[in-house]
Amino acid sequence: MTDLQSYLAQRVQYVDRALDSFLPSAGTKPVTIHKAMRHSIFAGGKRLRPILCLAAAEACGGSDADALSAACGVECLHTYSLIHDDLPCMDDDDMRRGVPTCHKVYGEAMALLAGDALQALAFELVAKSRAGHRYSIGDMILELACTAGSLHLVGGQVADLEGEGKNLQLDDLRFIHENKTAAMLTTSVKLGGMCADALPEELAALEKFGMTTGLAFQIIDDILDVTQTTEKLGKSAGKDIASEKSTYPALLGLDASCEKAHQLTEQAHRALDVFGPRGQQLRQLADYLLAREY
Ligand code: GRG
Repeated sequence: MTDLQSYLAQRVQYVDRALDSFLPSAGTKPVTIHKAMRHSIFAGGKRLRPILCLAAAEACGGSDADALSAACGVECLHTYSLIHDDLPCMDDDDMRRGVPTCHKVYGEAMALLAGDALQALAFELVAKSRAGHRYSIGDMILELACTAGSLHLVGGQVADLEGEGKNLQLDDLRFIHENKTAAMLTTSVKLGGMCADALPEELAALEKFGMTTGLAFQIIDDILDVTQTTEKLGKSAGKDIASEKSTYPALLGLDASCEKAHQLTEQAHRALDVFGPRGQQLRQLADYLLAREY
């Protein structure tokens, strides 16, 4: 195992243990909803957003413990978006994180509610974070709310749904990626920074880092959709072509898309200059997101 692999494995364990303590137990009444929430949360996600949140806190000189509740909050919001995205009325998918999707196991109504409950829990966990001197709990909740709403996550999803079957231009595609994907990565690192009392210039650097790695992440995701198998991805491969989605590989080709993802990752590295050696974990994570195979 490389150092990065063991770092990631240790972080996943740390986040999973905390999520286990934050989510109502599977035996809590009504048991079906709590089983459904746990089904999706513990299906084996990579935990990239909470890991980025913790690494951002450390880059700003804070401790991972201070950012743990917010880190779990972003994972809950992310998992809610995946559950809803997989519903028949959205992307209609049977597999996620290598297991049947929430609605396949618990039915559509319960999956919808599991997503709703995870979204509410996301806000609860951010509200339970530690406030420092520069940022109040209200600032952190506002940060998450802006990302979750119609101007970012939901808006990006709407543009994505409405773009199906159309020949989108690069600008339209960038809008979707920035809002559906990069906004969530950006909020993850910003919340980590806020929990660690980031200086204004550090928070601005985290925002730049989140947007650039977030865009690179989605480009790589689109590349993997055409180059990897369903088994490797843990979700249906080849969906973008099947649902006539415009993607970077479809518009630019695989090589130019790869080049674009590399350029964005270089920009992400430059954004971290302000942190000096403390930004090393975030640098390694940006490289990992670029090189990932699933
Ligand atoms: C509001 C009804 C309603 C729905 C929200 C916003 C939304 C629906 C869906 C967006 C979900 C989505 C598929 C975003 C794209 C980002 C992406 C590639 C997610 C996969 O992230 P990974 O690879 O997944 O980090 P794991 O499973 O490892 O966490």
